[in-house]
Formats: sequence, structure tokens, C-alpha cells
Amino acid sequence: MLEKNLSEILKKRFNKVISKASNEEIYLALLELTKGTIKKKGANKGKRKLYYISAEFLIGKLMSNNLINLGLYEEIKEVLAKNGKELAEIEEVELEPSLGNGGLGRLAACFIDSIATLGLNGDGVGLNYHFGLFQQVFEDRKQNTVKNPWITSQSWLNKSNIKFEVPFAGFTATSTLYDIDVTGYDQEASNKLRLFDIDTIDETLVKEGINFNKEDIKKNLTLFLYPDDSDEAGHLLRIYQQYFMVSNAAQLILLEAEENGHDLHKLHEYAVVQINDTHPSMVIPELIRLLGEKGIPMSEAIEIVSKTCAYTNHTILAEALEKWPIAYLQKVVPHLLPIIRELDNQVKLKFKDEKVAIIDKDKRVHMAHMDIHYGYSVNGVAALHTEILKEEELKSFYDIYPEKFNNKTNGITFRRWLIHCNNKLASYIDELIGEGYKKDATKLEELAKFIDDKEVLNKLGEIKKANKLELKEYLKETQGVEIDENSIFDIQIKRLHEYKRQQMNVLYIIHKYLDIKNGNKPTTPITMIFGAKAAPAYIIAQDIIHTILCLQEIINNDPEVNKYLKVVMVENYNVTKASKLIPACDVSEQISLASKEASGTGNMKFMLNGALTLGTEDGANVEIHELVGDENIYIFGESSETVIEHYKKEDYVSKKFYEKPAIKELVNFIISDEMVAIGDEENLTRLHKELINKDWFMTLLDVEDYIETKDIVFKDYEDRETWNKKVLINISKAGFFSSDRTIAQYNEDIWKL
Ligand code: 26Q
Repeated sequence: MLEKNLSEILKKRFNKVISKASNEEIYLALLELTKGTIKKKGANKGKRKLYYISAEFLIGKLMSNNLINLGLYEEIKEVLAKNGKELAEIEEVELEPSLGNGGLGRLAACFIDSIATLGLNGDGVGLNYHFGLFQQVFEDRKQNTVKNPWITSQSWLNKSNIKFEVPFAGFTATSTLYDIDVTGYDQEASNKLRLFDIDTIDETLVKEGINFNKEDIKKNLTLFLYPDDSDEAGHLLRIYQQYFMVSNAAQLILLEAEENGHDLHKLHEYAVVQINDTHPSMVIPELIRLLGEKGIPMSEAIEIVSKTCAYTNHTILAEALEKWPIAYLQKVVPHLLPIIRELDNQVKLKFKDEKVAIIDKDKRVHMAHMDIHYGYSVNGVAALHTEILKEEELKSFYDIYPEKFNNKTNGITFRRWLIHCNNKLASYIDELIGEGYKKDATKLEELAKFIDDKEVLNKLGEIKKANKLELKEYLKETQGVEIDENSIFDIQIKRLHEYKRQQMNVLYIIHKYLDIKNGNKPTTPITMIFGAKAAPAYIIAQDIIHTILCLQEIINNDPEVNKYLKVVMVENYNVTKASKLIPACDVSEQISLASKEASGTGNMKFMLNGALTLGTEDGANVEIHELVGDENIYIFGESSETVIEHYKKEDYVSKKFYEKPAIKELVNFIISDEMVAIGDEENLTRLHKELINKDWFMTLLDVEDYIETKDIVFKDYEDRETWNKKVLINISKAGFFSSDRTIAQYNEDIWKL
């Protein structure tokens, strides 16, 4: 049947049979077939509808994901194979939209997949960035940035006929709504990702790299997604984007409520808004404003909106909490200010504590504070994170509204992060315990019964090896590097940030390099793999990338060392690359400074794919640790309590640690003759100084414990049977981290759809 459909489309459009069609032609035919199948299914319905508003949806390529969810994946693969084609190669034709920075954006993508999978009535709402987040290219061992165009004439994006007017100071923008269908796994109905675009956009504004005229808002509003550079102040354009997003979202919510004949006085019975971090927070005053235009008095509108909106916090880095100067808001959205002032007045009347004010004494608007006062739910994204919010970061708020606070530990969709990216493992699991785990992920626990089954343990090792071979081929083709599939693959892939401590991993590599130079050769060779984009304005992050690229050069070209150790920094790390790297991993690096990583979700993907975690007691690592037990994870470093104490007492002095000879040797290697000979002295020196004089994220505090623990990991790898037992336990306990579980909890406690 599928073969017939596909053949007909190819015949009609290109007058070709499958075996003679190009990969591009087959891709376009599959796109038509898939979109047609989705259309026939219809949309989810329900009394109450969720609007998951987010500045980011890091959806990745969609073809395989949709085919899996529609139950067409295996059959299409067979049909193609029969005709001498490979789905994997056809996937290469699809461009990856980069509509997110990292964790928060990818989480939103997993969530919309799970919302559809649970048959819930809920759409994602965001922006249609034409060039998304920048693409990373390495030049002279440094990061360069270029645009990432992804919109083509035929794609997943559908133009709707919904248009709105968005008022800004001095002009009114006209928007058009685009939709991407969101299929659920084995579901009758589907949802949508709704992306707004400004009609006057002008792509030709972008000349070289990612530079463009920042002044001309009408032409540039949806060109790019802002990189996560919480360091840089003064993002006027970011406020334009945020307001454009939420005004459109609010208008859409009211339009749909009215179309369905709902009473706007009871909006909260029909709509729920999840505010993904503070980026969409202006939806609160905007909804109040629009309800006012519909004749609802402000006091009542405030009440309605407060029962409609819920807020998720994704960060405890103080510098990343959005605070917009009133002057900026005045310049962009003056009509929101009377409302924000009124919200602030009401708070100030009730609470004397300055820490909970919306507008502070420096005339800055604290977006999170507005969300907490005028939303009905506040959640963190992992157990430890929520505890820190309650007891430290947002304590003053927790004292006032204990009932609003709740935890929702993050999750990942197993359709993409197991079935698609690691089909070999998924098929083997099917063989061992059946397919029940695809609907109820906790059924993975049934794998535990094979703990003493040597054949199963062996087979897990074989699958890993096969995935490593595939990655080896891929890296050879795409980056021209040669790696050894028999080596240990140790992987750290995530945004580059000092708190994530890629620099600590760098110090380990230096340790190993010097060790090998001294004649201590590891029994099994090691391949250290990185992938990370850095915000262009984040200087130290650029320095860390440069240092890694220099080490890569030195180590990989040293014949004495490269048999035992290799370093590979993957260019332009994105969702597509993640799905090739994760299945091939042995050691998952989750080494953030305890208390700083809200959750992490890469940690879950690695665990599910049979890698062992080397990590600190931070974010969701804590929950992974609890689930698998001490024997099946490698934990090191100071606890979050100790770290928080150091910050309070301001008593961490990195120089004291630097003075230890063992540490000094490693840090000084960064500015050694070898490094300076191939690297840029300015970058290397800056990082060197930073580590000695500041080291805000306490690298040197944990580095010795890290090195010791990592050496134990590599030693343990030698006993492959015991290692594979640990692998099996990790996979069997990963079910908790299905985003289906997370979404079921959001629905049960917050959305009640
Ligand atoms: C803010 C202002 C101006 C410009 C950019 C930003 C900005 C953009 C993106 C600030 C933060 C982000 C992204 C944050 C993020 O990805 N947080 C991660 O969220 C994940 C999902 O909950 C967690 O697993 C990670 O621990 C958390 O770091």
C-alpha cells in the first residue's frame, strides 16, 4: 500500500519510479505522503486547551520522527531498501531548523511530541526565525558563525490564513501564522506547533556571517534567534521579539476561545498558558490588556489571567534571570507599562519585602516575579533544582505562596532518542521484552532480569560497537578525522558555558596527555569527544573552544600519543549530530558545578542509550544516581550545599588550589610553548588567568576528584562484562525519564486538560 502511494506520488510529480528517483525527489514524495496522512487524522479536541509558549522549539529534522509516530517507519524503510534506497541517506536531504539554543528548546520539542502522544489538546506557540540560531564553523581553531537558512518552498511549514496586528511604539506589525503538524506516537489525532512571522521580513538584510542592521525592526524581527548570552546587556530587539510572540499568542488564544463560543470571563476554564522560562512573560500583561479591550475590567482581567498562566523556571544562574529596564519597555511597548505598574503596585501594597517587587529600585522589571505573583503554578525542572528554588533562589516567594511551587523533573521523547537514533538497540529490546515499553517506558525495568545473561550483555556490547563504527564513518566523512572504534568514547556535548565546565574536561585531557608522554599508556585507548556552540559575545567560552581545538591538533598529531588518546571537537553540534553521537557513547560527561545545572536532559539520553554517567550531584544526575545506585554511576565533586556555602561566604579562592603542584602543571600547560606555538596567545592567556584569578564555577575545587574518578571509570571499562551489567541497569531504569511521564505530571498537577 505504502509502496503504491509513494510510487504514485513520484510518478505524478517527477515521472519516475522509486529506484530511479533521486534522494531529493524521494524526500519530497515522502513529505507529501506524510503530510497527507497527518491531514486525514484531524486535531485533538477538549474543553480546555494548553498553549505552551516558548521562544525556542529545537525540533530537529522531522521526517523519521513523523514516520515513527504514524507507524510507517519500518515499512517505508523496507520499501526503500527493496528499491535500492536508504532512508538514512534520504534524511540527509532535510534541513535542520535551529529554532533553539539548547536544553530549554529541545525540552519544548520533546514536550510537544509527548503532549500529542498522550492525546492532549495542546499546541506549541513560538516564532518562525528564518535563520534560527547561527551555524558554527571552525576557522583557525576558532568558532565562526554563519546563518542557518532552513525554510524551503516545500517543507513541514504550512502557511495559515490567520493574521494579527501587533502594536509597537511608532508602528504596527502584521503577522502571519505558520503551522507545523505535531504527530503523537500511535495516535488518531494531532496537534500543531504554531510559529508567527512578521510580514515585512527582509532576508536580504543579512550580508555576511550573521550581521544585520539591528535598527530596522520591521525587516529584522524574526531573522534570528538570540544566542543564550546572558552576559550581554541591552537587547532591545529581544524585547521586540518577545512582545511580538506573546501578543500574537494572546490574540490567538482569544480568537480560538471566541470561535468556540466560550465566555471570556471564564477563559481559565478553556485555556491554560505554560510560560517556558521568562521569555514569554509579557503574555500576562498582554492578555490583561486584550481582555480590557473586550470590556473586562482590569481587576477581573488580572484574576482571570492569574488562573490561566503557569511558569516554568529553567535556571538558577542569577545573571540569566531576565530583568528589563523600564526605559526599554517604554521604548518598545509603552501600552503595557500602565498594566505592569498596576501589577507592581498591588504587590507593593501587599508585601513590603523588596525582594518580591516586580519593579525594583533601579527601575527594572523582574519578569520571573511577575510570573510568580500572577501565575498559579511555579515549577522547577528537577528535584534538586526545585528544592534550591524553594530554599534559596526564590525563598521569599515560597514563603508567600508555598502552594504554587511544584517539581516536574524533565524528560525526553523515546521516539527520537531511542527508536530513531538507536534502532539497533530498540529492536533488540523489542526482542527481549516486547514493545510494551514504547507506550509505558517503565516497562524497560523488565530488562533487569537479564543481568546475569552473558549473551544479552555481550549483545549490548556488540550494538555499542556497531554504533561506534557508524559514528567513526560519519566523522571521517564529515570532518575528515580518524577515530578508533575500539577505543572508549567519552563524550561531552552541550552548550559551552563555564558552569558546565568543559574547561575541567580540558584539564583531564592535559593530565592524560602528560601521563602518556611519561610512559603511562592506557590499556584501552580513549577518544574524547566534544560538541558545543558558544554565544558569540561570550569571550571565555570562545577561549575554551580555542583551547580544545589546539589540544586536538597537538594530541592527534603526536605519534607517541595518538595511538592512545584522541580529541575530537564536532563542528556545529545540533540535534542531528546528537542523534549520531549519543548511541555511540560509553562515558557521559555531566560535570557541571553542583547546584548550577537545573536539570540537564542529555544525561537522560545517554543513560537510555547505554552510556554510564560521570557526573556531579547536580540537576537530574541526582535522580539518575538514586535510580541506578552507587554501583552504576560515577559521582564526584563537592555537594550543592557546600558550593552554595562557598558562594554565601565568598571564600572560594582558586589560586589556593592552583598552588598545588599537580594542578599547577595542568593549568600552566594551557600557556605552554607547544600550545602558544599553534594557538592564539591572547585567548590562551585569558583562560589561564581566569582559572587562576577567578574561576567562578570552581573548576579547581573539583578537578582532582574528577581526574581520580575518571581514571577509575577507564579502569572499570576493562572488565567488559561488569561494565555491560551497569549499562543494562542504566537502560532498565531510564523509563522514568520519558517525557510522557513528565507531561502526564504537568497535566495531572497543573494543566488538568
Ligand atoms: C536570555 C536573555 C537574552 C538572550 C538569551 C536568553 C536566554 C536564552 C536561552 C537565556 C536562557 C536560555 C536557555 C536556557 C536553557 O536552555 N536552560 C536549560 O533548560 C533545560 C531544560 O529545562 C535544563 O535541562 C538545563 O539544565 C538548563 O540549563
